[in-house]
Amino acid sequence: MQYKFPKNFLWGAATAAHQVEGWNHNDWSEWEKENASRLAENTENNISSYTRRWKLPDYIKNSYPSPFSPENYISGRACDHYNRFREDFDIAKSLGHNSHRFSIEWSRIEPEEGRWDEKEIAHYQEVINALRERGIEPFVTLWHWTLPVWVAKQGGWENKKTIGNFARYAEKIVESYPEVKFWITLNEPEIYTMNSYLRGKRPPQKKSFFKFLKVYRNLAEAHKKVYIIIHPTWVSDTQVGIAKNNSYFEGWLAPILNYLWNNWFLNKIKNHQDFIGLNYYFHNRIKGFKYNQNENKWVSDPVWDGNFWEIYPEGIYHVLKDLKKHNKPIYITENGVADARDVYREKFIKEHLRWVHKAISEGTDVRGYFYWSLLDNFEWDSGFAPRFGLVEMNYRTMERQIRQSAYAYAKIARENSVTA
Ligand code: IFM
Repeated sequence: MQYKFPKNFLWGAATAAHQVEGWNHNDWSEWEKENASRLAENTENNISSYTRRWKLPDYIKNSYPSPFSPENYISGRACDHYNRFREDFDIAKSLGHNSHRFSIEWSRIEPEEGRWDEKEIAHYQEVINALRERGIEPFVTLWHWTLPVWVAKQGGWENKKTIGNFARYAEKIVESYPEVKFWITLNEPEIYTMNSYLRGKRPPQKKSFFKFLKVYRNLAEAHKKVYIIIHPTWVSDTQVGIAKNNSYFEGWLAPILNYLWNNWFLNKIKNHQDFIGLNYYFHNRIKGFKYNQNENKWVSDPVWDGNFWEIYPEGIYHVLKDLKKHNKPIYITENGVADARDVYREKFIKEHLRWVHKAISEGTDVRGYFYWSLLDNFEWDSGFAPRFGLVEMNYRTMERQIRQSAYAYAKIARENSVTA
């Protein structure tokens, strides 16, 4: 069956500054130095329990950097995308992408409070130009989880002052690149807040429900402030949104979780967004008082890559249908799988797109799809082990190798249709 997508549909991939650029200095790079050994040890311990259940595949044992070594958890030069962005965009172009999502690193632009680094502003201008020259539409994220060290020292998003500082940085950026049409203010505010303030797993590793709520609200305020700055001062067709990670919930708690996790933030900013960015990865079936009672039917062996996430393509359809009530265009700003062997990726993409198509055919206004990610990259506290890329990274040589699934996705992009 062939599923045709609407005219002018955007096809691309996404990245984030800290995960690909290399040599960033921010709250994460500081945290990595202090936590790399602990993370390596934890992996060693967890893996032994995994291996009791599943035979540890050789590709993990032999991967570089090893998930059991501290260097895996230091972003370091990452993919050196800061220097190789042109090469990477050549690849994206050769794969038929007509759009690309990336983020600007606040700590490069404003390394000290109130001091703009003009060299870095010029750098991102080159990045934007490089995309435009290749006929690729930029979607620019202003904040993808990392903070300048000086902001973190002032309390990060717990401190209301950060809202003003972020707005000033955003104004500087938006003013610098008036040709950008699509701005994403924040990436996954709910995942950030949960991991950093509720579970206490990621910087600044706090565990407080009160702080969690405070940060979540401050992020919503920050978004609204930036929206007001961008509108109506700048070019009238500028579009502003966030990238929201929504899950498909099932079971008796689904309505409550759907409201709290999927819609609370969107309702809070409802008069301050032109589009909704959806990052879809998760399905969560609740049985009794147990979460994640998912059947994992889609794959029979674990797609290891360090996460054991269930693959549930149908979920994207339900999440999209739910978002329809907000009456905004939707861009799928992330959807992807960590699959080093590239066994599942092609089918993963096709199946998700089939469900996206169904949502569109039933009236949901979806206008683009960004696969996560263009390249394998630094997956936060899991380090380099999970391989999400359409393009495989050799972290020893920095060589890029296009995966077979990337060609399958290229065909979809070029034909503006999926055969599944
Ligand atoms: O790598 C992350 C990204 O930074 C945010 N969304 C989910 C991706 C995969 O975990």
